Amino acid sequence: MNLPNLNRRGFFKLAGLGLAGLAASSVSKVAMAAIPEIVSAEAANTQAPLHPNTGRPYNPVVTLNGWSLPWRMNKGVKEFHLVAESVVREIAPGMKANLWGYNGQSPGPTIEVVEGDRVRIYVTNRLPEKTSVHWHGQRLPNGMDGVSGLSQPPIEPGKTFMYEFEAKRPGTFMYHPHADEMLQMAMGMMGSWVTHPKNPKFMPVDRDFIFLLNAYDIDPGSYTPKVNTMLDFNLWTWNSRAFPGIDPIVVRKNDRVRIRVGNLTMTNHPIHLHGHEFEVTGTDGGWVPASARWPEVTTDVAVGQMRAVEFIANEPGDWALHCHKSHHTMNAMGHNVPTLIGVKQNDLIKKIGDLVPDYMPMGETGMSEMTDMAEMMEMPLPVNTLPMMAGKDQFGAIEMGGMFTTVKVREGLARNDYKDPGFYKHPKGTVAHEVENDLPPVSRAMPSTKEEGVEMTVRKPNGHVGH
Ligand SMILES: [Cu+2]
Repeated sequence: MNLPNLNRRGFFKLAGLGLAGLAASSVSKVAMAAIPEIVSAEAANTQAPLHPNTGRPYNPVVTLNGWSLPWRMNKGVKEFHLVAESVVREIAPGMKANLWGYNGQSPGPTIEVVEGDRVRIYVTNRLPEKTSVHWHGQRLPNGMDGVSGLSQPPIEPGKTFMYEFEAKRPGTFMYHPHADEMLQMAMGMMGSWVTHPKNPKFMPVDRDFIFLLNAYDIDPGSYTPKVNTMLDFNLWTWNSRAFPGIDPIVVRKNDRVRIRVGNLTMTNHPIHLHGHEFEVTGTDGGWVPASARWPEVTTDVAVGQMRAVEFIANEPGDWALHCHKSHHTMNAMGHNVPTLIGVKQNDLIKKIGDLVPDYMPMGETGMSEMTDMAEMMEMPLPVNTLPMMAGKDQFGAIEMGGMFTTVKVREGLARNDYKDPGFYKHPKGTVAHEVENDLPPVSRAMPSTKEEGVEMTVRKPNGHVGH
């Protein structure tokens, strides 16, 4: 096999540009080269869907904070080129991580093909150690399954391997290494794969989003994940982004929306949508028949699983979409602080702060006050560290991090418009609001401990108890 020539290779840098049309232009440039040229992306924002201009038609997906890999057609075979390499990924504004990934990013680009396509994927290893790629969930010849040592020799550093198979089953898939996989996945090596149905009218949706659940353990003030962590991760991410770095999922009112999620972390994630019910329409094994679906607002995605959920977005607004494990909507700082609710700290914080510059107390009334307190006490975060809870919206701090974003349902968007429409404008009288603080007495229908029988205890607003 020929190794690609490093000097002559075309190298596209896609900084926030749509990718449509790129497949065609790359074909004309290097039509007869032995290996397709490398297309690489640097931006971490969501790219426009890649509409196919060769091969069978399909409705492309939108990769959250990611992109889809262009291909070339070579005598009826769809050819892709993945490059395993070290990358710098912005996890959210204010924090970058040294990760491993594919084609400039972690996760790697989404690969989109059509049921029945003959697919050839070249994988070049630019890592300092051997790797392989496992095509998670696919029907393929055993020798194309990518398990280093079991079904193929490893791809040594500097080498390029070729995988080739027919995309037999439509659905949602993932790819990741099966060589030193604990380290390589802890470093961010993974990507999504969609095999579209041969019939584009099969289970059509208006908008189709995809992302992977992943997690990192990066100490505050550092840049590289600790790769031996098994459970105690401190950055819970979607496509290697943490809120407020995760883009909103923008949909048009009454759109049928599909969200595909794959889990390559070390724990399960109950994914919860506000304001709508959805149905699980796809699993690891394929599409769920309509008669076997039931409505939910939370679906648990276990380790190694893929789920596709669908709903009609008929309630305008900015609706939260998040993992329901509350630690997974927090960023790195503060997971190890003691609980001090109800403890009078007074000048203790200042004294400890003088001794331990990074000391971050948990508040007497809760954690919300932490950010304010840090500012007040002039306690800067370590460099390259996200605050534990962040994000501002029209009503103030959202106090979220990690696996959190919003589904923004708006009327009158153009068909292909995925731009953030900004804050939701609530109709008059539809926002929870403060009322006058003139509370009626609280009645307790509980027996008094001192007297027998049921007696009404009335607590007056001033806190005094009367009978
Ligand atoms: Cu979670």
